[in-house]
Amino acid sequence: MILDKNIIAGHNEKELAKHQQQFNFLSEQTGQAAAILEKLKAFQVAIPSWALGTGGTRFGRFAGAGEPATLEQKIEDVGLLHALNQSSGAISLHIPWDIPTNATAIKELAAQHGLQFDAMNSNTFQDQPNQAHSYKFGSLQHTDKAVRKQAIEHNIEVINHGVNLGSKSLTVWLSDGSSFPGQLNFRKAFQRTLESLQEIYAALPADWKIFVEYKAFEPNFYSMTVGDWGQSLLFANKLGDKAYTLVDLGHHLPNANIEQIVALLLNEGKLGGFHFNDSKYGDDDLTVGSINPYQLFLIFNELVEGLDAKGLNHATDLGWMIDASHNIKDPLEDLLQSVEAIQVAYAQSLLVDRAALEAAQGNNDVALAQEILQQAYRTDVRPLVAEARLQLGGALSPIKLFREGKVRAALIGERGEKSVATGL
Ligand SMILES: [Mn+2]
Repeated sequence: MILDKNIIAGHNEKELAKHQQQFNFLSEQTGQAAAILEKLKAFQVAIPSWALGTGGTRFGRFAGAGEPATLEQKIEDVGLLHALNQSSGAISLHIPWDIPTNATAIKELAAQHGLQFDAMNSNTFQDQPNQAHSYKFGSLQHTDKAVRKQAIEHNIEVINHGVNLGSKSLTVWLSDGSSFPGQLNFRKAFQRTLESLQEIYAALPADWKIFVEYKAFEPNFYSMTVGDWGQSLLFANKLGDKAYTLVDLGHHLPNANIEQIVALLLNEGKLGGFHFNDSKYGDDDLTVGSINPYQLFLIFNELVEGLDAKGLNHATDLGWMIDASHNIKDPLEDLLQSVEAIQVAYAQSLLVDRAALEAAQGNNDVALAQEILQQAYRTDVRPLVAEARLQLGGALSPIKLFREGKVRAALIGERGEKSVATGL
């Protein structure tokens, strides 16, 4: 399904007067709307293919209706999001869930929807049918060389699929680790993982990046071989210039100061990208900004400050991606909310008075520093985000249009009630 431009135009016409009033007020209030708008318009967030179906928990999965059952339908869904918000112009694929059997045709289809291919994701945390060796005791860290070889070859196959699609990066997340004391020699597991990653790194094209994603716990509960940003950074530094750390917001122990982690990785030139989501306990994969939008703002505050200090491009020098997949919302509505939450936090961080903050920090004026941050955070920047969408041809109120336009009903009509997405 392709959303007719006239439907979006009709929706915007109805919403325009109210929007204009709110936008004019905000423009006057902030005095820097034009510059922020240009940055918002350039900023795209990649959508993971596995977020398009209803997720589950280890207790069960309550499938939605009209979910995308094929790679073509997943691209179509991201195309719908992008038509609505003009900020979801890339899709991130997961192999083997999304193997493109005809890369040329898939690339063409994506181009029709204005989409590019973001990072490719490998999977050595599950056994696939007909696979020779099991990943029950790990993949790149495994004690058996044959298992490691299988996992390395899989990652190289993922790179090759990505090359055919025009992707430029590989994200490696490992479930490797141990669940009981004594199970694993930490030093040797690290060394085996490094050697495996080095073989994958050697297969990377010159203009590619590899992202080493870390996670504090789960599925292993005693140790994770890439368990935190320190371990990821060790791997990235030993691998070389094309290797970076990837921060997934849900992959930390409770109360971790993620904004500080981000600031330091960025300063080291080793922050590769993000997996956005939100959580209350751990890897909850909830809608971005749904639990702790202030933390999201503080992270963006460090990102903007650090990117500017390094002279980096906000839109293109880091990988921006959502990694969420939960079980009770319509996935497309959830993703529209997530992208908007990211844009809101980004716009708020652009509003921070950097010179005043630096002066307050220099004077150790703690109260004023907090006032400056919260002045930006408490500004309702939603009219700015909506204006960016409007200028790009998107919808002023994407979820409202998604509902009024009965998009899910149309997808169910095309795909059926029982269509289930491949993936987790
Ligand atoms: Mn992730």
